[in-house]
Amino acid sequence: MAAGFDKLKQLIRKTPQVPNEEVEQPQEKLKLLLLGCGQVGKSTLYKQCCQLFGRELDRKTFASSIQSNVISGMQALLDKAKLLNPLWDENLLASQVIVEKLDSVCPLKVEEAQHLKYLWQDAKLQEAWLLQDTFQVSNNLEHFMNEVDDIAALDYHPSLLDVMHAETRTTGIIESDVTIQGRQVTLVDVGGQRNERKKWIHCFDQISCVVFVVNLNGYNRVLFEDEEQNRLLEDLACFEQIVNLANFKDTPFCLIFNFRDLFKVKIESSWDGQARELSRHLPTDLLGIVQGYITCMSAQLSQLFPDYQGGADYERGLAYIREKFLRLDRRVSNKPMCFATCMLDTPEVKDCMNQLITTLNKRP
Ligand SMILES: Nc1nc2c(ncn2[C@@H]2O[C@H](COP(=O)(O)OP(=O)(O)OP(=O)(O)O)[C@@H](O)[C@H]2O)c(=O)[nH]1
Ligand SMILES: [Mg+2]
Repeated sequence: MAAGFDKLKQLIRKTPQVPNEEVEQPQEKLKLLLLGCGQVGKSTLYKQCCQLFGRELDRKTFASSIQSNVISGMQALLDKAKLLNPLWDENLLASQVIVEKLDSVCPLKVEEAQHLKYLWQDAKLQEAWLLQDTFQVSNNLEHFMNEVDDIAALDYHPSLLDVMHAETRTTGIIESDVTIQGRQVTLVDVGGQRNERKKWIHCFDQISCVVFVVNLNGYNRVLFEDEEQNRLLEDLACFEQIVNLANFKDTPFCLIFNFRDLFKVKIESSWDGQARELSRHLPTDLLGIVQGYITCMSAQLSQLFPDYQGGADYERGLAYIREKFLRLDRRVSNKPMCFATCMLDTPEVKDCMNQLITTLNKRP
């Protein structure tokens, strides 16, 4: 018995040691924290990732928030249109009364959608829509009004694009597990409005990467919760605070410059880009000229940053803003990865997240 035991001990000692690097280490789960101010696109990124890398979204559950977005969007637009132009004909007035009484938490009826459509097609509301940057209305309204008949139908089944356009303000902290590039990833989404940011500290532990989302389109818009504050300036101030926190001294950052679609259209139609075109129409339609003037002037990036000299150029505008953010990061190493995205664009988000995880996978 004892001899047999000795033999066994010898055998164990002789078993060749597998070199460390050949042993497959189970890869640690990554935890990505999505941060940024309100309405920058964090939850849209979260939804895209769940759809792409996790469990398919149950699209039907978004129908009520889409209907609510349509109603509240149209009510905000109506208020603006009335301020601009108090003269209304009888038909318009009748639709206005009906739409103003709609409750955004109730399902939208087919006949109510007809009144919404009638108003939306009117020149006065379209004039107000041109000035969308000057009041609180969501960009998704145009997309939803183009399919309002479907949205009001009883059998409405939102498309993936509708789901990505849907807006619900996040409160609290939401988590989901997905698999990207074979790596398990926990995504953490938070609310971005000022009163929500107090809760962020509860998710600062064990973060593999902070994904900080910026709304490029906010450079000429004010915050929902504070109409005295410019959105992009708020993004900059918030980023400066977060990136320099001791908690994130060694944490990789990813800066996502989102809304590149609207930013491109806006900067290219800014005063720098449109001055000549506008002056050609000067004597004919005065109201259009004045509104066009306001829109184009406010779309100039140099109105916010007087030292900006890139004019109506998308790439130069983006580079200028990116540089402004990067300069706020006072850490010596770990410079943020940067992406410009349209979060509604599913393949683009897929590519961006794959690149991010590939980079994080290479880290020791
Ligand atoms: N056109 C356009 N719309 C976008 C883009 N990203 C997000 N949106 C829309 O912007 C709105 C706000 O997006 P959310 O993802 O809800 O913003 P959030 O950062 O989660 O906002 P909070 O929850 O309030 O912090 C939604 O209607 C989105 O569809 C984009 O790149 N382009
Ligand atoms: Mg959100």
